[in-house]
Amino acid sequence: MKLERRSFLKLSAAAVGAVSVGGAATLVSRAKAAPWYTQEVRQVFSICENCFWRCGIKASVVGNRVYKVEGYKENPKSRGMLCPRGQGAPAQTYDPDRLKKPLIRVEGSERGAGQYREATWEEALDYIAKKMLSLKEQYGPESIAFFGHGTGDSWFVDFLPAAWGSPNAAKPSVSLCTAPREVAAQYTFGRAIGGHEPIDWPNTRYIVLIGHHIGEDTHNTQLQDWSQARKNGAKLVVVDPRFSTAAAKADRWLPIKPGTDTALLLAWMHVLIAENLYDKAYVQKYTVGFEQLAAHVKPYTPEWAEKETEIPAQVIREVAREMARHKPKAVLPPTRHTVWYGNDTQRMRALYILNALLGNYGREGGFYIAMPPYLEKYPTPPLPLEPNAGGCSGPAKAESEPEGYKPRADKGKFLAKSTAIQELIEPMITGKPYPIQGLFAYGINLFHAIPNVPRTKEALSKLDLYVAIDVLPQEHVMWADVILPEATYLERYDDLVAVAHKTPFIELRMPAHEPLWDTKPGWWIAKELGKRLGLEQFFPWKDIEEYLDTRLQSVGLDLETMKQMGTMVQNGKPWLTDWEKENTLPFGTLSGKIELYSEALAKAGFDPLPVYEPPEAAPEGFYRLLYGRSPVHTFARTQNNPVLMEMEPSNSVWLNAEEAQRLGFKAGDYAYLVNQDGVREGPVRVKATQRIRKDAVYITHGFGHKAKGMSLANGRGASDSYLQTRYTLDPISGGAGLRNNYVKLEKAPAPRLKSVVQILKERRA
Ligand SMILES: Nc1nc2c(c(=O)[nH]1)N[C@H]1C(S)=C(S)[C@@H](COP(=O)(O)OP(=O)(O)OC[C@H]3O[C@@H](n4cnc5c(=O)[nH]c(N)nc54)[C@H](O)[C@@H]3O)O[C@H]1N2
Ligand SMILES: Nc1nc2c(c(=O)[nH]1)N[C@H]1C(S)=C(S)[C@@H](COP(=O)(O)OP(=O)(O)OC[C@H]3O[C@@H](n4cnc5c(=O)[nH]c(N)nc54)[C@H](O)[C@@H]3O)O[C@H]1N2
Ligand code: SF4
Ligand SMILES: [Mo]
Repeated sequence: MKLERRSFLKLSAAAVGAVSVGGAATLVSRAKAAPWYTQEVRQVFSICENCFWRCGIKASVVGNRVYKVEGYKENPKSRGMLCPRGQGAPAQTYDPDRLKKPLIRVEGSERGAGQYREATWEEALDYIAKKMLSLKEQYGPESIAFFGHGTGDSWFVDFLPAAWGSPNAAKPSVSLCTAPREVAAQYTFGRAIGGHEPIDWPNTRYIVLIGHHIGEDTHNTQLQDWSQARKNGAKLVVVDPRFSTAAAKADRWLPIKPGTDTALLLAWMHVLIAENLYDKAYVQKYTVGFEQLAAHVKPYTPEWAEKETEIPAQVIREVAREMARHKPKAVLPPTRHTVWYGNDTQRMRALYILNALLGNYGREGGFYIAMPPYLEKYPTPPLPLEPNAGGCSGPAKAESEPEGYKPRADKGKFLAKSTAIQELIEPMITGKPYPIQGLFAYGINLFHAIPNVPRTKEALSKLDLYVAIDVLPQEHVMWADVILPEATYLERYDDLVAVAHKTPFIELRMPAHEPLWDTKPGWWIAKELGKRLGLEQFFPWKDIEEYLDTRLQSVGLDLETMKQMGTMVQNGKPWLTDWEKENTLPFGTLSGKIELYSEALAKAGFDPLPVYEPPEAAPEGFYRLLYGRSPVHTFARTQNNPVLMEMEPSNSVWLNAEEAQRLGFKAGDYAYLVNQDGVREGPVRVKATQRIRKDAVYITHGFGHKAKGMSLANGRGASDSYLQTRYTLDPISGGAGLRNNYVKLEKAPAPRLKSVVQILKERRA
């Protein structure tokens, strides 16, 4: 049957209007009847939200449906290509399991029991505002915490808490991700690494990846650049206890004993200095503390490091010499997820100091220095507090908190400017240093991103108000008092995204079509809530289009023009090639130079030079639990996405083949993972392989959902997060080291679950 365009639109409108599970399926079958590309196709610029690389996309839209997303070459993050997660991302918008209406927990029902009634937006927002104002009255504005992640966190974690007056705003992308690398960068170079790792891939000749599993970590243009560097002939060394995808492409794989990387880095420094192989001129001119460093690393010979790392001394020496031969075009890029063992800021300091000895910071083939684009804020009255959740953490501020406001409750002693999210859970339970009685969770997965889930559940059960703003009925969402369903990234505007990059740029997200069901964009929710909280003066804009238009005028643009461009690339120096000639040092440290020895760290009571601490040993019979990324999934957010789940419906546990044989596991067998505290996850399939050391097992993050409303994700695989009942706090950055958890394997029956393909078939029928 061939369908005319008019009747197709009518049908899809009807399907969308009905709040039925069949809505999306109906759309799919109509699409089959009339190929979308025979209709009038609109092209809309937007930004992918499946991870925070934030690739610029072009969506092909017919009526209320996006049929295709592509990268476009003018956007420096996508350069015309997307990763599989970005290609599959639109399926989220048409997921029949989506949150569709505001929900209020049935009075008298327990948190976590999942009993809800539908509400209007008016009622839901009034309910929240009333409760917030009464908590403010009783305990002060700081008694409400704001957690969030994603592009829309600008409204809920940066802006709203600062206007409301709570310093307890936090993102998981800091103390559960980048905090150690950012604090270490600040205390070494006086500059952040930032959201886009500034590696000069096209010119580098020698790459050493410490952990960093590029290829499984599929950050689009980073992966493109890294592959191109290999094609250009750059040598590659991968240090990883696991034969990762990157290791499979490498010239050398160094299967390091987990947690001993600092020993390896110190030994490499030892060789560079002992054999006079470091960049002397660079070190003399641009660094301070070389004498102290030389004395510090003297005892750390490759023979010493061999005992710690289990990498042969000879190999350690050879790699140091190879690095030196390629300097300054030899580079050790920082990983992004740096919260490993608790002494992570010092590991990252060691990595940066080694880079400095190679003379590569601010040089071709090493680190370039990224410039942020110019863009003004929308003018508002001054906010009572400065936003402190931070996408990337800078150094702690010297000034004290503004008068009348309490300091943040994360013990306040870490050197990261941004709040350590996991340290705000305890105050919800103990009321110390002061009570936190309310919580907003915007686009953050409380049970899959923050370690020690039992503690988080206890904290949630104690709160007076818990609001979740999300798109899916994730497990933690179904604990909230009020659930606000956000429109997905394809259905909304967000604030402009401004990216520091080789070529600084600004990109626009605009809606491809109206929000489906009774969902609303984050900016609208924040503004409406602000109105009810007496914060109107901080939301002086009429609507989001006026807001964006005003900001764009500061760079000589307007919204209509930007809608036709998607991305505005600004002039900027690719890296400060001129800084040496002009004699303008780019380092933001107190000394104005790269600080090999850190006076500032010493003053704060920490080791001024990186000190190696051997990792804690696993209990008898347990393996160290390592984890990483699946190339086709993002965290725990994509396991209900039909396109991505068809590709990878579950994780498996990597176990050394000899260990598998010893334990009697055959190919295809299943196991439960049981951690040191008796928490059991799985069953998961055992992947017996030579590609991992004998002392560790490995799973990809994001599986093991326990959310009944997520029909594809629920019950598949094992959750690393549930197995991480403990973490080791990095006292310098506030990062939560996650790799001091251990599991043993128990035989398990194969799970009795319908296959993803079967569920999708039934859905379509
Ligand atoms: N165990 C363990 N913990 C980790 C990590 C790990 O590897 N293992 N990784 C750490 C790292 S590096 C990071 S950066 C963090 C990531 O932490 P999170 O970003 O919290 O991780 P996700 O699991 O993706 O959770 C995202 C949540 O946002 C919702 N969501 C998706 N799209 C939207 C949207 O458009 N609007 C709204 N309102 N909600 C949306 C999803 O349904 C989900 O509930 O986790 C950290 N925690
Ligand atoms: N497809 C996909 N890509 C992503 C994401 C995603 O969810 N999906 N998330 C993005 C985000 S926010 C982040 S933070 C990054 C994270 O990605 P990366 O920054 O690359 O994270 P790492 O933790 O360094 O990488 C994990 C690797 O470390 C190895 N490893 C474990 N223990 C040790 C050890 O003691 N020493 C050494 N040398 N190696 C060890 C593991 O075997 C694994 O190969 O990925 C980003 N890219
Ligand atoms: S790297 Fe992939 S998932 Fe991340 S923004 Fe780009 S296309 Fe989307
Ligand atoms: Mo991350």
